[in-house]
Amino acid sequence: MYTQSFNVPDDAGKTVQPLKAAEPAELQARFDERIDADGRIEPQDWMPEAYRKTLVRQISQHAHSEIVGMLPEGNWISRAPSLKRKAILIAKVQDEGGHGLYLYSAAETLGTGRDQMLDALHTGKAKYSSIFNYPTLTWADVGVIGWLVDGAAIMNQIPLCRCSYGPYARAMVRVCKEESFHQRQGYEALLVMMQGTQAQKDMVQDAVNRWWWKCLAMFGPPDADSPNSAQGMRWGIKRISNDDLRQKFVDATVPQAQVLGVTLPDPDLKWNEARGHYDYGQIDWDEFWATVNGHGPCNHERLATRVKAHHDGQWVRDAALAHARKQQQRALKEAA
Ligand code: FAQ
Repeated sequence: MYTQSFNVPDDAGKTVQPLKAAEPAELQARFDERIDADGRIEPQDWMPEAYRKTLVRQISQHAHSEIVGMLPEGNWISRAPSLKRKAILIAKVQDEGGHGLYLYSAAETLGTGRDQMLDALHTGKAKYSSIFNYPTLTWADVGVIGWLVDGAAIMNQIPLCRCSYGPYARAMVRVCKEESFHQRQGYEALLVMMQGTQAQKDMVQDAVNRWWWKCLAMFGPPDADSPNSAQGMRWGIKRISNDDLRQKFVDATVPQAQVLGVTLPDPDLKWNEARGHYDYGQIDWDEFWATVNGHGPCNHERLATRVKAHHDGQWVRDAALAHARKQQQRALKEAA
């Protein structure tokens, strides 16, 4: 079974000693040394409380994003245009649920319980990605989420496969493989629509127009306004800054848009020969912060759906616990 809880050395055969049993200053020095050497920190290792807290914050927000991210596309499972598209969409949405589970497991290795994390989500205390607070109005939105939202997610998550915290980095390897299938299925669905009727092409363009800027904002505030970036980079949690990832995403996506035959809705988007990158226009950060702070178009609906799903699933958790208890009692009886 897939688990986050094992210590896996970076190099097979090379023994990495757990960071423990020393004076605080010595522990801090050894931790810093391992981070500087680009080594991995594992659950049993000593780590500064601020490092632990930052990881719980980022990993749990990431987990929340995955399970809330199931909702906008989940709305389309019953309306997918063919059996093939429906099967793909069901698989994708299930994958997002799985990503949430790996990530909650990774966060649990830091000593925070899943109930605690879910409670923070359900009471509106925890953040999740801004992108999932926008509506999915047409079938083209499902394709665009795959192409652009998963595309942005992969760009952000590939560097996280090298995160200094072992369980998070290992979870990301599998997540990224699955995200890459998600991105491709979205792009392929759009390619098919772009070879269809004018109404289908218009639907794709309209979806691109609505999602483009929101996807750019997904990478987080500009580096200068990102309070967590400097320390996150110092600790090897983040490897590439918000702005650099955003730029990489723009550069990778423009040629894909050309192949697809859609226009990205930014009059300032143009190749800058001197920089060797595309320039792009201003992101509406006021809108981003309003959404992050609970005032986006679907925040209320998403949270209410999530809370209801959690309550509706209570009997499953109760039944699983009752079954586990019964099995344990049987095992004890047999052992006696
Ligand atoms: N939305 O100082 P920074 C997906 C918050 S998964 C909401 O730059 P940091 C898969 C940030 O938390 C998508 N809040 O913070 C999928 C912080 O608040 P805090 C999720 C945001 O942590 C696809 C504050 O602003 N991916 O899409 C956002 O250094 C399709 C200041 O920001 C991850 O979570 C935002 N967009 O960098 C599923 C990846 N951006 O906590 C279904 C892992 C920033 O101080 C369908 N996370 N904030 O109160 C990360 O890489 C980082 O946490 C960042 C933010 C880059 C998101």
